[in-house]
Formats: sequence, C-alpha cells, structure tokens
Amino acid sequence: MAKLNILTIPDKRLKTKAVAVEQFDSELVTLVADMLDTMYAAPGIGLAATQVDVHKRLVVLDISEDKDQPLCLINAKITKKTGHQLHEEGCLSVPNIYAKVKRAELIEVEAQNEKGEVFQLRAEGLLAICIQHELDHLEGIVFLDHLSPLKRKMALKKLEKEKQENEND
Ligand code: K2U
Ligand code: ZN
Repeated sequence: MAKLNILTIPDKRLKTKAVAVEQFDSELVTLVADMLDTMYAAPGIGLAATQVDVHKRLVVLDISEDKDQPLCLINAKITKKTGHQLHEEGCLSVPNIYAKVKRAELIEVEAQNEKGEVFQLRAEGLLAICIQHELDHLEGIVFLDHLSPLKRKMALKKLEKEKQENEND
C-alpha cells in the first residue's frame, strides 16, 4: 500500500468541495487502503480524501486503542444531530495547532461502504467529533474555520511563526 501526501494549510486545494463517489470499483478499494495507511502512519484517527488531494466524498477513521477498527464512510450525510460538546481538536492539515471546537454530541449518519452498500451509524463522543471533523473537510472546511476571527488569526500567526522557525533551522 502507499502513503499519500497530506495537504497542509494554506493550500487552497483544502477548500475544494468534494463530489459524490459514483464508481465502487477496485480503484476505490485501493484509495481507501492507501488513506488508512496514510492515517495510521501520520498518526491520526481520521482522514478525509480532500486532505490527500482527492476531491471525492470519502473519509476513513479509526478511534480504537489497538488501531484495528477502521471505518470508511462514503457519500456520508448526517441525518440527525443532538446536543453539543466542546473538545480540543487538531488536524493533520493544520500541524501543531490545537483549539476547542463545539460539535454535536450525538449524530446519526447514513453512508455507503466500499461495496456501495448503504448503512446507518449512531455516534457520540470522540467518534462523533471525528466524523464531523472529517465531513467538514469534504466541504472545504478546516476546524480553524469554526473559531472566532481573533482566535483564528492567533492560530494562523502561530503556524506562520513555526514555519519560519523551521525554515531557519
Ligand atoms: O482530519 C484530520 O486531520 C485527522 C484529525 C481527526 C480528529 C481531529 C480532532 C478530533 C478528533 C479527530 C486528527 O488530526 S487525528 C490526530 C488526533 C489524534 C488523537 C486524538 C485527536 C486527534
Ligand atoms: Zn483535519
């Protein structure tokens, strides 16, 4: 399997709105496998196709301790949201920046698997956060976009400072 390059802000491709997956073929199976490899290697607990410059409605996740419960959501839509939770988030596309984001506490999702079969899923806690975070990516949204203008400006300034420090090293 292959490890794919993960786009990082301010790459404008991260703002691309993904399109529905229509071909459930061997190419899709390979992409899912490569995305899982890339996510585990990062390491991360989620990855959206947008982040690897593939603008299709596909995300992978695995919040298990042993990294042995991969989940693939294709053409997912959130059909119900209940409550709110505040959780510190990071992002593989926004290195070394963390901030609290408000998300729905409990969600119901309808999606397709790699074979195109439709399924429903109820998620809460970290899994709900991760699914909402990844589905945001498919809309061209990163978690910083949920912050106040001041907090976003401070986060981007910190990112810029770290990039300059790394270039000087
Ligand atoms: O989309 C991504 O970049 C992967 C995200 C997924 C995520 C972000 C915030 C909260 C939950 C999931 C992360 O970079 S994965 C890194 C990570 C690892 C453990 C816990 C939280 C975040
Ligand atoms: Zn992310």
